[in-house]
Amino acid sequence: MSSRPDPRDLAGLHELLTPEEQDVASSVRRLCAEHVDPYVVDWFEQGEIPQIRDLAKRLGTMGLLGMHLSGYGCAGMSATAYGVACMELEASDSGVRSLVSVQGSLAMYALWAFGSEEHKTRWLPAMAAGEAIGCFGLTEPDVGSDPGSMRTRARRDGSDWIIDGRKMWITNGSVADVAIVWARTDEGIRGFVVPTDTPGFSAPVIKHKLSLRASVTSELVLDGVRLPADAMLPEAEGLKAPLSCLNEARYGIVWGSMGAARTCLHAAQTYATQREQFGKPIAAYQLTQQKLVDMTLEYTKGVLLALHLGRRKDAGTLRPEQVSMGKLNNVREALAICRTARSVLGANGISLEYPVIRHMNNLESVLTYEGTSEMHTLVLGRALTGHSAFS
Ligand code: TGC
Ligand code: FAD
Repeated sequence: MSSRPDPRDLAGLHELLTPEEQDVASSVRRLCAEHVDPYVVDWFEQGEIPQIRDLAKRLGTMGLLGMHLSGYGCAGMSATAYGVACMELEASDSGVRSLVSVQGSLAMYALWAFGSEEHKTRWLPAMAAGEAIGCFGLTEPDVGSDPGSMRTRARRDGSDWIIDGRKMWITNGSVADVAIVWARTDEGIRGFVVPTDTPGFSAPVIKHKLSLRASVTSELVLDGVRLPADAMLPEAEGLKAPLSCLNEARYGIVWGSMGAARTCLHAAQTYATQREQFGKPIAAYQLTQQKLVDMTLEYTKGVLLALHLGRRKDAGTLRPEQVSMGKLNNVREALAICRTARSVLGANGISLEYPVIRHMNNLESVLTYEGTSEMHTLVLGRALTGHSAFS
């Protein structure tokens, strides 16, 4: 045993991963080091990813799109391996993890779990390869935390469907080839597979974001979008269907948020040992050490929770309330870690020359999307007490 423990992994978390999971981590880290990290600050500053289709194909070539799904060109890896990949992607930027989450855990998962055989063969292989991009439209301008109140409507016209409505804050919307759109029908809430070149569909980009800038976020406008009868996902009935998709993406965030936290923690560690004030590195002052220790404790606990949930998901025993526990805790703590790291960097903490403010701003979106921290608190409150406090 060496005399000094690894200051980047005091708890030895790395050793808890299987060799296959460690390989996934290092391959994704290499991909990000070559194809994301050198460019992500420019993407964030410009508020766009100019080569998003190339990036999607690279992610597809590595098997990261729909990675935990089986068949139809998907990699069929474990849920834990998928989580590890999300952590490495988000260590680079939450926007890149979002691209992968929405593609694999929301759009592809909806097709995989609820689609017809024709839906699956038409879309999944192309989406797994990154040749087709998907988006997932649940939120609306007036309906966010309470999707059961959605207004987007699909009505029958002969055997066709006609959809009218608006979706808001949709990741990948303007670059998508296919949109999974959730709408109210006479038979309750149903999901629809909408090719984005269908007349009446448009997806204007949402501008002026100060968070998740290396990600495309859009409105979806559906004005009399006519679709054939078989556009409906046959197995998705009621709100339970889109909420099941959210479990998949929320699980990825449990891991991903810890990647963002790790990058900020390491940036603070490095900075604190190099920056001198009052004749000593700031790392030599007790107040700075307290910050680094608290960040390390929360990071370590967050990764252990992610790993525990990953093993449960692989065993088929993961419950939605447990996903809420992970999403609430890990995003909240990741944000606290990034804010503390920002203070360690002083004025440099607000500059894009360092990764901290970018991650911190990104995590404000992550705290809100996939269920706000308040919604996950209420899910856990209901599980603890048996009383629903949503309304
Ligand atoms: P409620 O009555 O509780 O449930 C309705 C039905 O759904 C079932 N259910 C779930 N099923 C699977 N997984 C879950 N997590 C589930 N939660 C509930 C439930 O058992 C029931 O089934 P059944 O058979 O009895 O009908 O529904 P509610 O209307 O009271 O809502 C509950 C609440 C508030 C928790 C839910 O609406 C919610 O989660 N709201 C938050 C909305 C949200 O998370 N939106 C996310 C949009 S997508 C997104 O943000 C993508 S960001 C992507 C990125 O860029 O990474
Ligand atoms: P609201 O629901 O209006 O909530 C506002 C505030 O009120 C929140 O703090 C909330 O917690 C609180 N609140 C609401 N109800 C209660 C209550 N009962 N008790 C206590 N507090 C309450 N959606 C998609 O469908 N697809 C996507 O791809 C997607 N991508 C996104 C990307 C980004 C960058 C962002 C920021 C959002 C994205 N979303 C997406 C939307 C996201 O899921 C919603 O923003 C989120 O569900 C919250 O909805 P809202 O913004 O309408 O907030």
